[in-house]
Order: sequence, then C-alpha cells, then structure tokens
Amino acid sequence: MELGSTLTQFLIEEQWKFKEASGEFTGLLVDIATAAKVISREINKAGLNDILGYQGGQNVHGEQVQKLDLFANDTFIQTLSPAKQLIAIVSEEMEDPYQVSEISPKGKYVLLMDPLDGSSNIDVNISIGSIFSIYRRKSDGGRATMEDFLQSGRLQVCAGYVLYGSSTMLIYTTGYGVHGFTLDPGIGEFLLSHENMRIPEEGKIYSINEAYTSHWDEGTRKYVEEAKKGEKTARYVGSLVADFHRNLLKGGIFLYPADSRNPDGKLRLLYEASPLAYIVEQAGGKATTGKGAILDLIPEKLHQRVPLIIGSKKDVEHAEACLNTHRED
Ligand code: P6P
Repeated sequence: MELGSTLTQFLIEEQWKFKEASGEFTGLLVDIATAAKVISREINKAGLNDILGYQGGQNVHGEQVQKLDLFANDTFIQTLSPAKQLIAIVSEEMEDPYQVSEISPKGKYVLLMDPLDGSSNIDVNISIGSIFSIYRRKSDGGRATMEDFLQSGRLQVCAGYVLYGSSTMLIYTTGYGVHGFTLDPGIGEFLLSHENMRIPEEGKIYSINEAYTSHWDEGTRKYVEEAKKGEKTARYVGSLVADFHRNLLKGGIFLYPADSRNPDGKLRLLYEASPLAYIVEQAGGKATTGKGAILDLIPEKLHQRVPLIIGSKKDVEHAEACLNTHRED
C-alpha cells in the first residue's frame, strides 16, 4: 500500500529547494507536529480522563481557562523550547512572552500561537484547533523584544493550524502554497493529503454569529441580508479553525466583524487573524478588517483584537463593498 509523503519527508523535499536552508526551520515544524500529536491524543481521550471542565483559573483576558487550554500551551512550550530555533513564544494563554533565548541564544525565530482555540467546545465534542505564526527575529541577540513580535503579517515565514476534528489535520504555508496533512494515529505520522490547497473564488457558505445582529453596523447587516437573498447557506460552528477550514475546502466567508460592543471585534490579530490571513491569501482568498487587508496591519499590542472577514476572494470583496458603502463612521 502506497503510504504517501509524511510531513517530515515533504518538509525535507521543500528544504532542498532552498540551498541556503539550514534545516532549523524544518526541525521547528516537525516539533510543532509532535506537539500536535500529543494534544490530539489528549483531546481524543479528554472525556475519559476527566480532563474536561474548568481549571477554575482565568486567562489574561478574564476568560475561564479549560484544562486542555493549559495542557496545549504547556505541550507546545515543552516540545518547542529545547529545539533551540526559537527565542520566544507568545501565546493567548500567557500575558507576557515566554523567553527561550537563555537556552537558545542563536535562535532565529519567534512563535506566536493560540494553543487551543475554541476550547469552550471541548465539552461538547466539537472540533477545535491550534493556530501558529512564525517570524524571523528582528532584534540582534539576547532576549526577544516587542519588535520581534509586532511585525506585519506579510513578514511571517510560516503560518499554520491544527484541526482536531473527525481527523486531526495540520495545514501550513511558508509562502509556497498551502499544504494539508492528515494524522494517521495508527502510525503516528502526518501524511500529505491536500497538496497546494486553493480556496474556491466564491462559495455558498456564510459564517457569522447572527445572535449579535442587533449590535452590527449597517454594512454588516446589509451584507448578511444580501447573503440570505442570494444562494448562500449559513454555517457557524463557533470554533474559528473549524469554520475557517470548512470554507478553505468548500469556499465561503467567515465574519467576526466589529460591532457596537466590540469595536475591534473579538479575534486576536497576531495568533488568530494574521496566520489565517496568510494561509487564505496563499490559497487565493482574501482577509480584511473591512477597512483594509489583515496582513497590512502593523500590530501595536501582543493581544490586540481585530475585526476579521476572511474566505473566498469574491465573497470577501462583496462584503467589503457592503461595509464601505454603508460605513457609519
Ligand atoms: P462567539 C472561540 O471562543 C472563538 O475564539 C473562536 O474560535 C470562534 O470563532 C469565536 O470565538 C466564537 O465567538 O462570540 O460567536 O461565541
């Protein structure tokens, strides 16, 4: 039986295309995949291990932190720190960056992540995900500084996510297409299943939480109204990675816009919107705040929120037109 390319084989073949590549980056992605396997194993038996339910603590944003959020955060840190390629890790679960530079002074990269997004869905067995973004350090030597993290999304060297769903998938881009790998738990390998993923130019799915209709601005209301009049159907999982991945495969648009309660939306720029924006643009789609491309934003704070409208090019352009025609500011 043809096994197909493993993630490691694929990464090494990709690395050979760049004669100056040192292999450090390949090692970093392999370690991310290792962490994903450990997290996937834990998620798949969470109900049995009584790992469900609130840790009782809260994260930096005052949100209840589920045990698996902490487990995922710790797993990435424990797996990636010894690798020596990273000088620091930023995580939704940690107020400040985790400095690794003491043990890896020659590290070239910083990693920003949402270790487990959508964790409120854990208890009800809905797909959840990890999202990551990697940049080259800008500071020269020593501990990582804010300039290493607050970089435009266009400077990402890699962006990816892991979807813990009916199967566990790892999807990533390094600027040379979007590639998807499916975990075969029987052999513990991520196997190439979706090479050069492309998002359909237009889709039939719109994804937004319509419970907030009364808080939307006129432009958002107008877009959703037109979507309803058209051929579209509504799908909303409430788990960003699941909603994004479905649209990447089938086409469609996901919107978490600014509204009267959240003028900057809910989702985080550095480790949610920006990596997914890099992936969707590499797959031929678009990602905008409604006023401009996500990847053109210059971040000001580690945990800053941003409105996110992302998906098929034509759908996002139509949504942008509605938002700008009916802009209230
Ligand atoms: P709402 C999950 O908590 C999350 O961060 C994303 O995964 C998801 O897209 C969004 O929030 C859902 O938010 O306000 O619709 O429940």
